[in-house]
Amino acid sequence: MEDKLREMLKLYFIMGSNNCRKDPETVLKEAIKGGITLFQFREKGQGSLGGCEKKQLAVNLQRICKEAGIPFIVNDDIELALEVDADGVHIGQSDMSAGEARCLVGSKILGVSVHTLKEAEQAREMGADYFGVGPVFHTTTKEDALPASGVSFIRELRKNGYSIPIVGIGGITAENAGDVMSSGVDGVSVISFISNAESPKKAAMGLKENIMHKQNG
Ligand code: TZP
Ligand code: MG
Repeated sequence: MEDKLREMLKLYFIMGSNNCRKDPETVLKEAIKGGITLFQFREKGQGSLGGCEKKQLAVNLQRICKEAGIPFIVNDDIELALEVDADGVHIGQSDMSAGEARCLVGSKILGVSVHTLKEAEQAREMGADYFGVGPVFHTTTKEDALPASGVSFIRELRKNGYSIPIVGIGGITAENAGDVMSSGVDGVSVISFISNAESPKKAAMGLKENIMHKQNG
């Protein structure tokens, strides 16, 4: 399971309707063609959808993922994740605790954002399957993002014996993805570099090339 998860995390595309310059379904289809390995539905922030519209978009995007064999993760909204029977959920430190989330989602994939060793320890103990770490670089996509930490916290986690799957997030592009990979992550998470690209397919391909290059060399 863990090896499979590490593979899934290689190129983890995250998106909501307000991150896209084109129709979200088109963006996701293009990103899949470009080689993403996992998708997270993150309908959040200014201009995001709620209620029925949010659920309908989740269902539509999930169908696209299913057809392509890409696992579908829901950000924050565990109720929605259970309702649509998503493959997993991702929570941050201001959402419910990892323990509560694990209890609700059973064996689904559980990702947790961590920023300190203490948060990492708690998340691991409470059954997180992977960590999201960032922002690695400056980002304007997340309204309440903490200051960029570079790859230092990723290195610190590995130095402290954390072998759990980790993805880096925040300001990641095709150009810097290789450096993030070299810091010890299993993969990178990206919103705007793909969602806001003129060609999401080409953007994903560019990222994938650099990720695989680092991994093999
Ligand atoms: N968490 C930390 S940074 C971030 C999230 C959700 C936003 C990443 O977006 P982008 O556009 O890839 O910088
Ligand atoms: Mg959250």
